[in-house]
Order: sequence, then C-alpha cells, then structure tokens
Amino acid sequence: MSEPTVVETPAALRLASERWRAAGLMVGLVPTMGALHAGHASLIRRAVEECDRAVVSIFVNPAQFRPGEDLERYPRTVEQDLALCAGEGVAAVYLPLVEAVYPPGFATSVSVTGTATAGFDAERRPGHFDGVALIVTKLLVAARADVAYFGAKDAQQCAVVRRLATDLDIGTRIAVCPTVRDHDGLALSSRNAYLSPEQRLQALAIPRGLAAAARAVADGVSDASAVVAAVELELAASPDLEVEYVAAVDPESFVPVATVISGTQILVAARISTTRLIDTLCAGVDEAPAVPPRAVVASAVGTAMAGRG
Ligand code: PAJ
Repeated sequence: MSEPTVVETPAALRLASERWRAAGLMVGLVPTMGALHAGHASLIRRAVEECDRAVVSIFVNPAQFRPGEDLERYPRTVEQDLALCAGEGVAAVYLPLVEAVYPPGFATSVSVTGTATAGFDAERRPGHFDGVALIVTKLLVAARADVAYFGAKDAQQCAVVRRLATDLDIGTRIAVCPTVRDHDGLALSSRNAYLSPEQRLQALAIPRGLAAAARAVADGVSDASAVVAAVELELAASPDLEVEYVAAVDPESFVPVATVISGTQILVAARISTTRLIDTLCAGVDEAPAVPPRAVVASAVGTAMAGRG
C-alpha cells in the first residue's frame, strides 16, 4: 500500500496531472468533502479501476453552504480519509486550505441556469448550486482529468455538473455511479452521523418510500402522481420526518414529468430536526432499496424510547 501524494494548491494539482498526462496516463478525479464512507469509496474504486492515476479531492467548500447550515460542524476526518485513499490505491489527494482555493481578491462566480437549477434543492438551498458549480469547475480545470466521478444520490448535482462540463467545454467525461446504501437501506451520507438512533429509524421511511415507488413502477404504474403518492404514504408513517419534496423528474432537465418511464428520477428531500437528507431512485433502473419492514422499526423505536427512561 503506497501513500498517496498530498497536494495542497491548484498549481501543484495541475502539475501532477500534466506530468501523468504527458506520460500518456489517464487521470480520474473524485471530488469529495471528506468524511469518506463506503459511498465515496465506491467512486474511488471505480476511478482506480478505470484510470491509470486516481486523484481524490477533499475540501469542505464554504461557497456551497448557506448561512446557518452545517459548515462548521461538517464532519472532518482527514487522517481516516487519507488511510482510506491509501488502501484504495489513490495516486494523489488534493487537500487545499480555503485560502488556496479562494485567495484574497477572488471574485469569480459560476452559475448554471435553466431548468436544472429551477427547483428542488436549488429552491430550498438558494446559492448552493452556484457554490457547487464554482468548486467543481475549479477542480475540473485544475485537475485536467479524463474522467470525473460523481454519485447518483445527488441527482440534481449530477445534472448541474453535466451541464457545466458540456457548456464550458471542460473536456472531462462525467461518470455517475450508483448509490451505496447502509445495511438498513439508508443511503450513506456524511450527514447520517448527525442522526440519533431513533431519528435514523424514522429516516428509513425515505428508502422505504423509494422501494414503494420501485414496486409501483414494476407493477406497471406510470402516472407520476400515483408514484409520488406511494412514496408520500411511506414518509407519512414517520412523524418526525418533515418532507421538503417528493417528485418525479427527467434526470437531465430536472423538469417534473407526468408519466414515469424507465430512467425517470424519483426525488425525496426531508428533514429530521436539523438534519437534511436527500435520496433518489432511477425508475426501472435502480433496484428497490432493501429496508426492514415498518413494524419492526416501530417496535425498535419503542424499545429505544423505553430505554431512555
Ligand atoms: P460529498 O457529499 O462528499 O460527496 C462526494 C461524492 O460522493 C458526490 O459525487 C456524491 O454524490 C457521492 N456520494 C455521496 N454519498 C454517496 C453514496 N451513498 N453512494 C454513492 N456516492 C455517494 O457532493 C459533494 O461532496 C460536493 O458537493 C462536491 C461535489 C465534492 C463539491 O464540493
């Protein structure tokens, strides 16, 4: 297991990548905000498999957090992250300080407009995708990667990244990787660390809702409002879950559809207390998440509550 080279500035990242490319090596980039889990690891593994050199960026990007969001408390586990990267055979980890990315005088913005940013998380988190577009553009430009890997879980982010990579002639192929779930069906997320055991049990309504959507579609239901209603019914069973939206959209344009076809993206966003969770399922493509039945969870919640005395 060889240690990845740690690079800390955009110039050092560009130099490393240019050297590899000059030697005819293919470079893959996995952008992350760290606190790496098995979902990130699946992207990293694919980059290592498909490319000659894999680069992982770890940067908690202040530009994509809104005031009052979790920028300060976002989990930071750099030592563990570096060990994971070493274990996966990553060639370089890009670990810049905020000042290296946004030095004094920085005054450029990148904004993806149009339907991809017309609703959903763009509406709920104004400015979030401008921050994502800015950092992803900077990473793609500095890394000069052949391929960059993103997770399907963040479906709207994927639509935004695909749009900017095309529109700005970046020349990096955008690869989208399937969502990795925990043993109980919850999509892995660095933010799951904020959930108490009881909240986590309630959060399982999200993958359970998506599983209901997958079943409905498999049973031949194509009316989008019926598929959305199937998800909402499951979500309603978790009283602490504050639903932000459930929708069926075209995965590229993010325009809501009336009819669910293979490839339609089913979206869920919900909050439990201050923790915001998003999840998604590609109809007719993704397997239904495997989640324990509601009754089992209800009794587990009861036990947890009783245990608190
Ligand atoms: P972060 O949340 O760290 O996620 C990094 C990448 O891992 C994203 O492409 C995300 O979709 C993917 N990912 C997260 N959870 C996953 C899961 N359970 N299964 C598969 N992939 C998963 O997304 C960001 O960081 C940032 O917005 C970033 C793109 C790095 C820009 O700052």
